[in-house]
Amino acid sequence: MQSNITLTMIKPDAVKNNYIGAILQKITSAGFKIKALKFTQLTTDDAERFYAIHKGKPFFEDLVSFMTSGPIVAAVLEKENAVKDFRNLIGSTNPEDADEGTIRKLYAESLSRNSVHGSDSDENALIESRFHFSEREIYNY
Ligand code: 3AN
Repeated sequence: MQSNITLTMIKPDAVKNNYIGAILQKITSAGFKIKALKFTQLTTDDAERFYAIHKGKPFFEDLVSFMTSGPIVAAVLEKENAVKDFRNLIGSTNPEDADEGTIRKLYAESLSRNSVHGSDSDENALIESRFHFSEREIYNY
C-alpha cells in the first residue's frame, strides 16, 4: 500500500473566494509535490459516489448539493506521511476548531463549506485519486 500520496479537493467555496492560488502555495510550501491537478465540476452522481460513506447522514444532501454548486480543483499530492501531514495542514473539519495557520482556519467559510478535502487513509487516498484521475494523468517525476 502506497503511504506517500493523498487526494485533495479545493472546494467550491474556496474556488469562488479566489483562494486556489493561496491554497496551492500553502500546499507546495509545506513540502507536498503535485502529481496530478485538475479544474473540474462534480455531477450529482460523482458527488454521491465520492461521499458514499456519508450516505444517510443528516448533512449528506447538503454536502452533495454544495460540492456540485461550482467548480473544484482536484489534486494528487506526494509527501512522506502524506495523509497525516496533509490533515494537519488543513486542520479540523470545523474551521472554528482548526489550529491557527491551517488552511481551513485561514480560508474555510464554515463546517459544511470548509474549503478543502483531504483523504482520511492511505487506502482512500488511492481510491479517491483513481476516482478523479486516470493512470496517465498521475505523474512520477
Ligand atoms: P473531513 O473532510 O474533515 O475528513 P468528513 O469526511 O467527516 O470530514 O466529512 C466530509 C465533509 O462533510 C466535510 N469536509 C464537511 O464538508 C461535511 N461535514 C462533515 N460533518 C458535517 C456536519 N456535522 N455538518 C455539516 N457538514 C459536515
